[in-house]
Amino acid sequence: MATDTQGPTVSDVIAPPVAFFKPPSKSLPRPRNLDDVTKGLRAIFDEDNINVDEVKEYLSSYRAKVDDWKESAVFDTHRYTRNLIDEGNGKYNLILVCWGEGHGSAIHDHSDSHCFMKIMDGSLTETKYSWPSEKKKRPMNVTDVTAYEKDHVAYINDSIGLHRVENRSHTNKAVSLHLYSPPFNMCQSFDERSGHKVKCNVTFHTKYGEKVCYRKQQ
Ligand code: 2CO
Ligand code: FE2
Repeated sequence: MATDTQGPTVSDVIAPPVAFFKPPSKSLPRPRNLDDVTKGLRAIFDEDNINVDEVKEYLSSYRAKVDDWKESAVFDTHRYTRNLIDEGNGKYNLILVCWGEGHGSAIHDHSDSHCFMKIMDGSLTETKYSWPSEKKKRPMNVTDVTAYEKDHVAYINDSIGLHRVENRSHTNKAVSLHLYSPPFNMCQSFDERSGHKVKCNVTFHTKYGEKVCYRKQQ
């Protein structure tokens, strides 16, 4: 069936600085803490070519512990926060996302980047959507709803579709570790009822533990 809902394509091979395809796997020891994860990811991304499954497996092999992330986790009462913990030599951003009770994201894309999300604590629900029609206003189409528990690693890119991520718990916070490669500072968010999209800035609540202050440009 012909469709006008085609989104952009994220190919297996992405332009520099990082190309994703299927090289032989490099085996790294199981990370014992978040420091190990940060170093292991640097080693994986040191290569010219990155294997999506290898990154997923590496993040899955790590058992998250509260002591690993509690120093970097900064929550806000009103919305989820992004806390930058590593810039991956310019190849990716590694971000600890802190979700208060009931917090959720807008429906959004990932600016042609690869997005890995590991649950560090609590549970998060991902609702996936197909790209909306550029021509007609109509409710967006849900393709999948999955709840992820601690240590699960999810992956999405713009070829797979769009998503919304929510902490549906009203009693527990949630924490997740996100890797975006290449890093991006703008994405698009979508209105569920019409598919209408707007550009949005991807800002940080903290960088390396320091609160970030964004001033309005004059
Ligand atoms: N991409 C969202 C954000 O940075 C979080 S959902 O997982 O990708 O706001
Ligand atoms: Fe996302």
